[in-house]
Amino acid sequence: MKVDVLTLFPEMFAGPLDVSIVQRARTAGLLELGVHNLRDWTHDRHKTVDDKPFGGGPGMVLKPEPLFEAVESLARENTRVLLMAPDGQRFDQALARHLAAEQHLLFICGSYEGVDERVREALVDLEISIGDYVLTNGGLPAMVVIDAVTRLLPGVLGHEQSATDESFSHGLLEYPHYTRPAEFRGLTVPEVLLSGNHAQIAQWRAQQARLRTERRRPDLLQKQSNQ
Ligand code: JCQ
Repeated sequence: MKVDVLTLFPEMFAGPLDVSIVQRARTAGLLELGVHNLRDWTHDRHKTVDDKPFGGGPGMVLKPEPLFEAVESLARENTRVLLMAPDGQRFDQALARHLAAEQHLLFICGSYEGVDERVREALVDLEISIGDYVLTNGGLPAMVVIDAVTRLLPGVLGHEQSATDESFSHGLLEYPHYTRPAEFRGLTVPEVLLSGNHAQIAQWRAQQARLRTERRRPDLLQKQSNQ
């Protein structure tokens, strides 16, 4: 998969995407990541990317010209153009799976008060929100989406994946995990996990996942879109 990012703060992207599984996916050639500074598509001496809102009001708005030129230079036939925005479609595991099936994602990271509405209308295929809060810019949301999508790309995870992702595919929270020692500072591990009875272990885990979901995230039990 090819992923391009348009941002005013390309420095933000050094770090989170240079480690762990995302870095491994990049090294293996499963993910090709390009981070681009939106200012590279300005033509004036001050590299102006924003301006005052028509009609007045606080804050600044990202101008259409650099965004149009940038998207036109980076997008191909099969590109999905995504805008990270608090008023977008809520990102979840189901959307991550849809995006993982694409060939080329182009992330626009907005900031300030937002982007000129004509960018949304004419350039953007999907506006994505990672949650109901406002951030200073779309860089962190874009990295969240890139991380969630990358681990779903074929070949990125081994067996770890099927297990971990399956639990969310079933729309439930994970069951509790334990490792050695069996007793730590007087704290013990549930007996059943030490029993070697795999049918009973599977039953206990299913029950724990169900209980945990009912108690912590009852909304997940209504929601079918995650499955
Ligand atoms: C994404 N949840 C919060 C902030 C305006 C495009 O316009 C704007 C974009 C941002 C950055 O994204 C977020 C966000 N999901 O704050 C303001």
